[in-house]
Amino acid sequence: MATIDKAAIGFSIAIIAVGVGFAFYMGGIQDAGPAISAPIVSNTVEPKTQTDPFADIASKVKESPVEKPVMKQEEKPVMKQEQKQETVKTGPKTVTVEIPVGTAVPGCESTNECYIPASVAINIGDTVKWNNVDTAAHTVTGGSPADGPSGVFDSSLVMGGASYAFTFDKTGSYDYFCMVHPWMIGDVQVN
Ligand SMILES: [Cu+2]
Repeated sequence: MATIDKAAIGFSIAIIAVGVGFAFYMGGIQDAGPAISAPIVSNTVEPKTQTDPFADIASKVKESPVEKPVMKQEEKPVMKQEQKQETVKTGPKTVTVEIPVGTAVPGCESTNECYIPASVAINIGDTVKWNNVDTAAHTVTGGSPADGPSGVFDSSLVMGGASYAFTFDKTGSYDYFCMVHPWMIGDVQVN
């Protein structure tokens, strides 16, 4: 029975193929009607087993490789580890300023060396220590010769060989001078 069915199907396909081919060849689609209807023989075959002559082509079309979009793999950052930033912890520091020899007489102001260094930059919490290496007494007084003492800090008289220190707790620019020798000026920048 199976053999007969196959033969019948083959026959049907052949007739349909020829019919369709002829119809197309003639250029008349309408002519295809009777050609296709020719294999009525196939009606004797169980409809289940009837094979669509174009199924083969259809399956081939289906099987035709469809280009799949290449999944682009996201590049993962290799350096995922955060670089540990080592912060050198610096506590409050003390900056030293020298009150040099000979500042009791004018002259040091010409080179801005009545306090050495005349200008220092520090951070909040830092301390400035003035060392009087001179033999004369001097002062470290916040303010300026023109405006007078600011009242922020004042060493009063620092004798020769002595020192004075002040810790700055607020940002700002602090001018200072020597009340004994008004040509002596300096400043502290606190960041
Ligand atoms: Cu002085």
